[in-house]
Amino acid sequence: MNEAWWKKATVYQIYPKSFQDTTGNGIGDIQGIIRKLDYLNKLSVDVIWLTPIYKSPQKDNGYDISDYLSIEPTYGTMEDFEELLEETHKRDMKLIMDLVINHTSTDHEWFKKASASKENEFRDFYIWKDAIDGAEPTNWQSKFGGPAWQYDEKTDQYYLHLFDKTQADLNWENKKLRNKLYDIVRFWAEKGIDGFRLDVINLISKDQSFPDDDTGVGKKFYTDGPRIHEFLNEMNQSAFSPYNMMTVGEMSSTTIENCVLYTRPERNELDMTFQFHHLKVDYPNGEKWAKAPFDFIQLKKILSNWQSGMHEGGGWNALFWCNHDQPRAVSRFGDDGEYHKESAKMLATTLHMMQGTPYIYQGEEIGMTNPDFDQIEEYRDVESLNAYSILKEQGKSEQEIMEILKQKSRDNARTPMQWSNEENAGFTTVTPWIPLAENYADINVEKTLQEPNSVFNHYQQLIQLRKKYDIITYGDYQLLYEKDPQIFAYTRNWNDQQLIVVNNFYPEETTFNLSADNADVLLSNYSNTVASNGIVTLRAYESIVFYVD
Ligand code: TEU
Repeated sequence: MNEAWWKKATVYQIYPKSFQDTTGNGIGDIQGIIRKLDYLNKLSVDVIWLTPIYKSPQKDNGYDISDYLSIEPTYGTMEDFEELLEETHKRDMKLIMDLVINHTSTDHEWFKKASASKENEFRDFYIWKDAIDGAEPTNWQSKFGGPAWQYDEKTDQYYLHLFDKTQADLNWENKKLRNKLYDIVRFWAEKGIDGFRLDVINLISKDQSFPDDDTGVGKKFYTDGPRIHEFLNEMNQSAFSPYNMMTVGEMSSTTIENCVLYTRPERNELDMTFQFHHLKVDYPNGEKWAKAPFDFIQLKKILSNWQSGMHEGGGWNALFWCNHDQPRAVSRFGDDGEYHKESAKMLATTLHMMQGTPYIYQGEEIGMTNPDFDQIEEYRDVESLNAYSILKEQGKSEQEIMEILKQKSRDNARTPMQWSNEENAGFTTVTPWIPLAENYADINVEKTLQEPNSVFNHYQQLIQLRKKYDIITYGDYQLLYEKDPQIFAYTRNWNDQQLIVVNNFYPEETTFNLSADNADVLLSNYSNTVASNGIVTLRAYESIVFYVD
């Protein structure tokens, strides 16, 4: 196995809670994933990424871990997990888990001991500070709204939580803590897993002077802290490299320069990184909780800058449109209506012909959409429910708030997987933990597998093209039509081969000037596309990959 096998691989992200219920409690489970492995094999993905399945009070759906070494009983047992791992490997797929080590649940034994007294040996596993002028130690804000400090009456100090107050930040300055975390990595590595996705990993190093944020938004000091590269290199050498693990870091608000440093192989930090700048082009003035169309020119510019910057720097991108925290891509950047299939395929081609390792979020391969929930009672996500309260306090009307949540809530991606047109989409036999999208009778796996030119089939082809054509893995990238208001076109060049990838992001017909006289159509989302040198008409959401050698 060459050391960078993941440069030709495609990863499938599973949100277990919403994937497949086999116990009749309305919540997905590990046996449900086992039941669907042949489906994933048919899609021909190489790696499965599971979001957290460790023991957790589920305040943040598992990103609040109370025991890293046991399985949340709702999902099953350790034996179920070991069976899943064995069955995954039997099908020549790999399995990576989600490592949440910036914070733990306040239900974790470490925190219970740490909060018992200032003298406890676990006290400085977390970040405690005295009040300043009777208030929070700094003006930092939680990403889920409100102050990032929670007062603990028992010990008369505040503890830091960059997310929910039930998610206490760990103190990575403490080497004893770091070694405990590396032991946890080795525990799962010994079980035979193939790697990790590391949750908000660029938040683990804090500026120890804990200054106030003078930019006014309270989040200036969060990312890429002073010792981040040191910590990642230490963790890599201590825990990842000995087991040849594939690692992908989730990076909040980071830079190309830092991601080159995080992923250059000789630095022994991480293999690849997720960044989110392209998923903030519908955040007016950087504000997530506002309804706005996406900025298409910005989208092209950001994705292109990351393609060129990481390629030239020797780094490696994790490519994605959606995950469990983001709205569904086809609803956000494509069309839920008349051109649903064409736009879902167009988005897939736009991303999968780029350099990096592509990630498919569960249901993306069949074009699942946002559910358009109308009532706050349908929402479950802690971030969205906090946002609802804050927007209410700001005086926004119920209707305005529901329109914002419809567009931006993380619950958009967390509705149950749509397996069939049976009741509850075949996900469960009882009421699911979160309502389904109502269109599951039309958009479901069973139906898509019977369609010759389905979205699923388009993803299968993209995955195979990545394996077959080195130009997709190694070619350089050049954006075309930079200012065009509806075409996202780029070339990939490698040796004397060229890909010309052309995507119409809108329903209006447009034209593209193909200047290559021996181009072949490698892939299209319309059945009757021909390569003709000169002016090419692009129909609604038409997407074409031309190959020239
Ligand atoms: O997400 C990091 C994060 O900041 C997300 O909350 C996301 O970027 C934001 O909601 C977009 O507005 C990771 C996990 O993916 C997320 O599910 C967790 O809630 C979070 O960390 C805390 O662990």
